Amino acid sequence: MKRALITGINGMDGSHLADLLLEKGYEVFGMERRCSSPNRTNTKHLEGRITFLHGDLTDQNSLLRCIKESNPDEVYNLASQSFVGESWNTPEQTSDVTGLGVLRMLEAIREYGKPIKFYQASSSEMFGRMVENPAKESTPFYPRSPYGVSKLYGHWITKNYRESYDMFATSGILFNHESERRGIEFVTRKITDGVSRIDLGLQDKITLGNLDAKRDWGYAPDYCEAMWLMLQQDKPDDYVIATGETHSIRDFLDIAFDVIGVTDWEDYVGQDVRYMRPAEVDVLRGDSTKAQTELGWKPKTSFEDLVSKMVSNDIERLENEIR
Ligand code: NAP
Ligand code: F7E
Repeated sequence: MKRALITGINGMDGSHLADLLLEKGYEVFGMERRCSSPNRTNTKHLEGRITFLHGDLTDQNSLLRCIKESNPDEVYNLASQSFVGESWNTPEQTSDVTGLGVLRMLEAIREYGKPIKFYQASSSEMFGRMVENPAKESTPFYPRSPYGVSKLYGHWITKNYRESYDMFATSGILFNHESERRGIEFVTRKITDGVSRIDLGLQDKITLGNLDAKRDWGYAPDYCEAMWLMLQQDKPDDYVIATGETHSIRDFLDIAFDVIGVTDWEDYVGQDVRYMRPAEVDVLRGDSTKAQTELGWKPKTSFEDLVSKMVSNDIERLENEIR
């Protein structure tokens, strides 16, 4: 039985990846950091099925201990300060966790000595200004936030450890992906939660920032399959994972409101500079030809299905809460 250690287990991707690896017969260890009250909304269903370990990407010894306790064949480094907007408020902490945290995990693996396959959660935010559209593996990077710059460090240090120490270390350059388990502050979930509250009469308006930004949005469980496939190859390499389509926040609003039968949503949506960014990534679109050809991966869930799934799930959740 293969053993896997997932950092960021309570996050969106961590929980979906654990579901996938359990299905595949893995023994799963999930690293979480201590917090004053339990934060297992996404992982309640995994209690008793996986082993939770305490560790923090800013604490080198805790990482080595997690590696020793899990003795993994594969490590998926999904933990990070992942909210782009927050990275301007806490740039140093973001760089420490999202950037240097990768180095610490690679060092822990190296110190442990066993050949462990390593997956790093790189991001389309590294393309930022998009020198080439759609972006592929060879496209030059141009990050536009402390988060994007930190991810770029994580990306290059992973490549450097692969080349320096012959480690099986890969980076998945994943474009935006969402699901019912997405954190509430990200724009997609903020919209689907807001639309659901409006439908149930719990809220009047959703207040957003830039409605013209465009993203290449996929479905998180499809993207977790790509992470796993990358570690099943004979040789480590980096892959862009994307749908190849791009949609604006307005397009997202169109579909989300359509689910509750509203065609003209302008009266329900406000804007506030609070949600605008000091430097915006205007558009993202990825070319996943390499992953499709070499990994046999392709996205399964359409943009329309993703949005409807998220709205329906939020309506059901809120109905249960108010019942
Ligand atoms: P997420 O839901 O925000 O999960 C991130 C996890 O990291 C959380 O469980 C968080 O724990 C944990 N974490 C934060 N700081 C930590 C620290 N110092 N030590 C240990 N754990 C820490 O993110 P996600 O959307 O699942 O994304 C997974 C990874 O992929 C992230 O690295 C993200 O940057 C990257 N990524 C995401 C996307 C996307 O569109 N979702 C695209 C490209 C790359 P708490 O719950 O305690 O805060
Ligand atoms: O913003 C605009 C905002 O915060 C998307 C992370 O998973 O994907 C994610 O980063 C867009 C931006 O995600 C609001 O300005 C408008 O243009 O949902 P987001 P993100 O910044 O794309 C990448 C690939 C990652 O790696 C990250 O970890 O939406 N926007 N109004 C808003 N965004 C938010 N959050 N809130 C608003 O009210």
